Amino acid sequence: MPLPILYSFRRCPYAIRARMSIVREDYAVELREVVLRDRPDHMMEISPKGTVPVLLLPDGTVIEESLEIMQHVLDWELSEEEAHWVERNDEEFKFHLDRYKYPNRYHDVDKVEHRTLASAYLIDLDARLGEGSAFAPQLNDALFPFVRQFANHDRDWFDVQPWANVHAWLAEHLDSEEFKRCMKKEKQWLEGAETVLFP
Ligand SMILES: N[C@@H](CCC(=O)N[C@@H](CS)C(=O)NCC(=O)O)C(=O)O
Repeated sequence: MPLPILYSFRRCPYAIRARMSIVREDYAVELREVVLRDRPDHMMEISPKGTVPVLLLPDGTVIEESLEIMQHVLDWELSEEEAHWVERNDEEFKFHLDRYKYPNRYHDVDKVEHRTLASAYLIDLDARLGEGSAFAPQLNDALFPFVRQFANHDRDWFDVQPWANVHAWLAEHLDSEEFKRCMKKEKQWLEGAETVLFP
């Protein structure tokens, strides 16, 4: 039986969340590292929308949304609270994060304004992380890659914000063995290349 194939891009937060679920579950896949400006023909055939990650199952099923890959790998049904945080992350936070990080890609965008709007989510996340019950690992994995992207854009600014819970939470995930496995560097996959097994 062939393995599922994961088209992935190392730094992409959506791909990171999918790979984190694969690492946690030790779900064996063939990993194909994609360069976005040179997407493989096979990936475009099975998923013409052209985004990563994409998981191709041995029965031919294609899963082309990162959250659905996590749900498949982990057999994860989101609670109401989990759905709320993922939605805020994927819609509100990512919207402002993109405009903060890449203002030139948009028309008439003020990056500082979008940093402030993205921070509204982080302030709420900080408060939630300070409450008693911790998030489940899969929810952390669905969220932290995006906060990592935000933090890395201006680390000095991020580090002086009064978000102690977010800082500790992000540091814990970035220091984890799972994250290290998830971020192993691979060469661009090209047709005919040797199979790369993951995790
Ligand atoms: N909703 C998708 C978004 C994936 C996505 O936008 N990935 C980015 C890389 S971080 C991408 O493939 N961008 C290429 C493009 O949009 O053309 C998911 O959750 O998988």
